[in-house]
Amino acid sequence: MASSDALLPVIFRRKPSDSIADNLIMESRRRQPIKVHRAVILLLIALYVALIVIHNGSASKNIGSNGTTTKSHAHLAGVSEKRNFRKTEPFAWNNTMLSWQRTAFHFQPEKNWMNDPNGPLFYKGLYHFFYQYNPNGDVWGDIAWGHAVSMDLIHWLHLPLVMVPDQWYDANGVWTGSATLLDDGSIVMLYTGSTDNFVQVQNLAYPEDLSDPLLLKWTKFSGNPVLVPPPGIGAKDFRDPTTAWETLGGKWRITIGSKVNRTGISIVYDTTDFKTYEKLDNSLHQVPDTGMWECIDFYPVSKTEIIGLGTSVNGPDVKHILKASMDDTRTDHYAIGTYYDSNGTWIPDDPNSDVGKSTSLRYDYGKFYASKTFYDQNKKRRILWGWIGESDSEAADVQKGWSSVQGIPRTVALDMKTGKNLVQWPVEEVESLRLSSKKFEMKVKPETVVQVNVSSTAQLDIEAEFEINKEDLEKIARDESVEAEDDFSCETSGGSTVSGSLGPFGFSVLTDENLSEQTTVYFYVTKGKDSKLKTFFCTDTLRSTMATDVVRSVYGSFVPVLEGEKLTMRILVDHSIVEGFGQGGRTCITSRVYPTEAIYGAAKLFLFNNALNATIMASFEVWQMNGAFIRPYSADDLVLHH
Ligand code: DQQ
Repeated sequence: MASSDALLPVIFRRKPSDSIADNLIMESRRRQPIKVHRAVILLLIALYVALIVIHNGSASKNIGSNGTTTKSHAHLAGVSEKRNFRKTEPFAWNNTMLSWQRTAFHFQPEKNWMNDPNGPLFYKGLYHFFYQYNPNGDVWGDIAWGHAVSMDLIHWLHLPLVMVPDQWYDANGVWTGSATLLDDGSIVMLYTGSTDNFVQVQNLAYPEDLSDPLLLKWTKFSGNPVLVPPPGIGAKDFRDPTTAWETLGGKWRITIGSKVNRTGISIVYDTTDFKTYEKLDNSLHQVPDTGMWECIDFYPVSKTEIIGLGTSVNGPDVKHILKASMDDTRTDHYAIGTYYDSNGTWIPDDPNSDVGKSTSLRYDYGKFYASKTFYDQNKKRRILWGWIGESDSEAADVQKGWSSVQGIPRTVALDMKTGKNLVQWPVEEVESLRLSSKKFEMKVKPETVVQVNVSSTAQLDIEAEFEINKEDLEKIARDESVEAEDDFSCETSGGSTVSGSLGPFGFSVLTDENLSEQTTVYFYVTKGKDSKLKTFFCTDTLRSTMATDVVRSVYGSFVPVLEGEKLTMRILVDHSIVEGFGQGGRTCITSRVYPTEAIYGAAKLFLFNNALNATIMASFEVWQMNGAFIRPYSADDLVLHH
């Protein structure tokens, strides 16, 4: 655990005007210190542009092997799925590398494709988790509902599929839906069906036997569909019903995602029996130029206590969160606002950061989509599930035989201190997987990287506090020659090898000894024109793998740091997933990474400080994490049956 000059990365001074393309070029110099030929620069720029197009998912098109453009199954069905289709030379993945990518404590089916979380609920002592699943393949298609149960949200037993596409009204897929627990103890599930004609309709299903804690058998209502696209709404733009909440008038209310031209909207219906519905005149909310809203979630949060609230709670101490998954960008945006029961509308506190705007808040600035919360009446908390897709190629998914994981379930609550954002934190049960731990106190000088001496690094939980040396901080604040960085953003920064006065500093996980593969999770503090400091929490996956057929990005955003607070982060590493929680979960970043060399015993952990002018004091604890038991349910598990 000694500072090692041999490990020092080459650091680039950040010029505020640097474009990403410039930074990528600089990055190429770092890796290959020989003279860079102009053609290589052009190639890198072209590659970068291609990556942006692919990453933004600007078109769900599949470039066929003959170079022609074909449409994916999902696109034909009017829904989007994995988008990093492209014609790149596939990397020669071998089984050793691919087996390492499977996670140890994140929820995954045994094989095949998985996407959105569906209908999570707590019932008779068990957490139920349903999910979009392809029983027949490793890519999106033939969507049915997978099902698993758990007593603690960490260890899971896989159960048989609960719903498959076997009716005309869901022949092209049993798509996303939500559960509602009724006051009499019964459960209703509303889900979207893609009909035999690809029309998106809403269907009702319910458990056959409420005395079965496993809820093994589900019945689809004989009168399905219960809702079809209303006039003015496209047949393929009407999906993902929410959990219902009760109105003051004693009805149940739901909202469903849609779009009208480029305006994302949430259509609202009232019902008393979940079979017949009355459409409200107003939408709950709508935002121009945000495109299709998928997987809307709508729930109350307490302004006064860090507890979860049942979905029907309202009152003066309550704010309401509206979340929508932006189909265009595959990102989950939320805003805090006020809900009006009388007409079923919601108004954001800050119209400038309305749902889906580029300035709006996101649950997670990395790979995290189609999320859904539920109220856990067992522990009085609200829990957030999010689908973590792959950033590798579809060919690699097929080769490894599975695709996607679910993020560690997070408790979600209003940030009492700022009142302006949510805080998300891994459910406390994940701590039961913590094995041995080591504590470290380190003073890290500028431009230094230090290996952290822990035995293995593929399954970690890290909690860390950082302090920038006060004198350095004051000096930078006073120093007029330090350029203002008002334009800083993680995404366009060039990543963690591009240095400023006060950052970046943090951890490099899944890193080989030569730092040729590394995923960094870090803070970057900027000084603005007004001399005020602003902190960003970022993850850089640009160097996470030598493989060429993987989407690599710099993710992240501003993170609020209040007077007197130290900078804190938590990182969960579980093979191909890295989840970062900045400042107690005010800003979160999930990434999927696919190292080729930094795997098994060759994966190391480093602490780095690439700041040019600031010494960092880091105090942190690193836990080795056990694997969770995630396996098929068997008769031996009948003990659950009581
Ligand atoms: N996934 C489902 C849709 C939803 C989309 C289909 C979001 O219901 O809109 O698998 O990922």
